[in-house]
Amino acid sequence: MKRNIGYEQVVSGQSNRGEIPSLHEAFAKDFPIGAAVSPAILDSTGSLIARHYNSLTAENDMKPIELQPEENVFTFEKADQIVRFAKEHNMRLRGHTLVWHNQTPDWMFEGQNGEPADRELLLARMKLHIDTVVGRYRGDVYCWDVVNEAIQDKEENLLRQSRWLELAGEEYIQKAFEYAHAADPNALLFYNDYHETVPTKREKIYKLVKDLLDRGTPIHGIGLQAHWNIYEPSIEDIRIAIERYASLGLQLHITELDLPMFGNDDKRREVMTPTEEMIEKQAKQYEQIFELFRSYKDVITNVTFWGAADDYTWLDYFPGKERKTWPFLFNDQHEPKPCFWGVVAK
Ligand code: HAH
Repeated sequence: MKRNIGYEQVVSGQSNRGEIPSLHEAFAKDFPIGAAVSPAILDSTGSLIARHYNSLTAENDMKPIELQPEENVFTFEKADQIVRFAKEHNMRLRGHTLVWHNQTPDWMFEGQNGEPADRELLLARMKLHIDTVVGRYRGDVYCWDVVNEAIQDKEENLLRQSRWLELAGEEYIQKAFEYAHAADPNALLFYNDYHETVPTKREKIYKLVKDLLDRGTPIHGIGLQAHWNIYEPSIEDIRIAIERYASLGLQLHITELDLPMFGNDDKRREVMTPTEEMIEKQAKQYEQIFELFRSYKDVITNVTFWGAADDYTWLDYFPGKERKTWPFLFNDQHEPKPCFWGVVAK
């Protein structure tokens, strides 16, 4: 897309703001473009988000610990604010997440006297949580990350040694999908995970989801978190993962995309502004990734960033790695970066 300022605009002295294309409009024929948000981010960044994104995910506010901090005490205020913003601006809303080993309150896994909950109690609590949350947002949330990160990264086991697995057994995953489907038969249900392009993890995700499908579980898609960076994974590894998951006949959502300007083992903390090389690398990587996504638009049905602009990202606060990482298409001032132009210019 050319960045011409029309002659009339120049002579009439109008601002050239209108020349920046809307990100989601640039992908109108392909898939919705999402951002992970909180009510505070909607306050500080709402106008950017309303213009450039047409899908939202609550970064934290729909997680179990936020929605049910104590047993039977549900706190929906922040989640509701995000739902309202999405409705007001005609955006889709992804639900994240119902069953996870993190950001889940301890009481969920404990009996009356702090002893481990038994299977029946834990599954009853899971069902109540899912019924209440999915039921409340029925018609507003169009898809749910039902189970998040249930797979073990290390070689030995398929499933992560979580309290869900330990106390409820491996069936907890299928149960979660069944409860969610009963609570909203129209919602699309996803299994969501990270390191999804790494071959060993990729094959585990494939196997888990295939087993669920073989058992008749109501699952409709796989969420690829896509916490990548400007150096890896390779476009080819991403393509192989997309092909592999798509072969299950499911739709794919890119659920948590970010491309920080550091490789995995780059220990530098002193880089205060991105170098030219980092900026160019990021632009090239984003351009190729979106070209790939677009070529798979029949199976990739949502692409969501885990944030909206570089002034706030969870990555900058990652324990032990605190530093600016500039992972998005918009800079600290909410202006388009070179990677933005590469992505919309097709
Ligand atoms: C994701 N985990 C979670 O799905 C999301 O809910 C959270 O806000 C951020 C990232 C990715 C992850 C992690 O949290 C820790 C280690 C590896 C990967």
